[in-house]
Amino acid sequence: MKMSLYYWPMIPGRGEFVRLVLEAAGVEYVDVGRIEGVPAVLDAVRGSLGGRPHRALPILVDGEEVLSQTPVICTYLAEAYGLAPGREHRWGALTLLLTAMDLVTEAHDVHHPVSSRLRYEDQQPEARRAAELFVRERLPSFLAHLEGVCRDNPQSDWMIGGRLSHVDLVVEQLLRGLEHAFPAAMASAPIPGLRALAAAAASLPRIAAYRASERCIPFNRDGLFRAYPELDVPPA
Ligand SMILES: N[C@@H](CCC(=O)N[C@@H](CS)C(=O)NCC(=O)O)C(=O)O
Repeated sequence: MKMSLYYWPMIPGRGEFVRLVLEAAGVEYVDVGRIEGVPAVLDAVRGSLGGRPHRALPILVDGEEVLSQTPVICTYLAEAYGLAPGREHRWGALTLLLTAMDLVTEAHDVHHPVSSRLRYEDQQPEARRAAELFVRERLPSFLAHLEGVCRDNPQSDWMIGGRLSHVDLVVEQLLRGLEHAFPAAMASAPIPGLRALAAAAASLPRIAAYRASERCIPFNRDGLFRAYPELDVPPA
């Protein structure tokens, strides 16, 4: 039976990190929201899948296994399909995934600094303030950390271990999202290692084919990474 991914059908969002691991592994899956629509994903998060409750999307169903939390799902898939770095890197890889997802959340919170319950339009002054701090302090700090991890990997030019892993796919999508939302801020970021890694991951035949397909949802104004020019504050 094919795996099922439950995620919002109109945005790449956090579901995209899962899709990229599925696509890179060459796994056939059902993107339930895109076939059955929003009610199906709402039912999933309200408990229609049974077992332990799950609070938020994405949710992945693989037979009896029902998983949520993006880093958990990505790790599960990577271990099942040979995309995980060696066992000795298990905790290092999870740490990097969680760090990347911290940056995802901070990037999202720039346009929703007060609450995700409010519209962007209802928190614009706060968003501008958040954008300055994000672009000038938080973003450079995260990028310097990730660049250092990549540069100091003694085994390869990937984030961890000697070959491509799910961590690289997550970092590539994260950089893509940041470049979409903060093009001016990202243009001069000193991250040659991350840029080379992202280019290599994006040119993997399965990833390139996926991105060229209708399965891939483009960034838009409703997702995690939104291109609001007024929030793309130039770096200091
Ligand atoms: N830490 C979770 C965050 C999940 C999350 O916030 N998902 C969003 C969609 S991207 C959601 O379903 N939000 C609804 C809510 O928090 O009530 C993860 O990494 O998967």
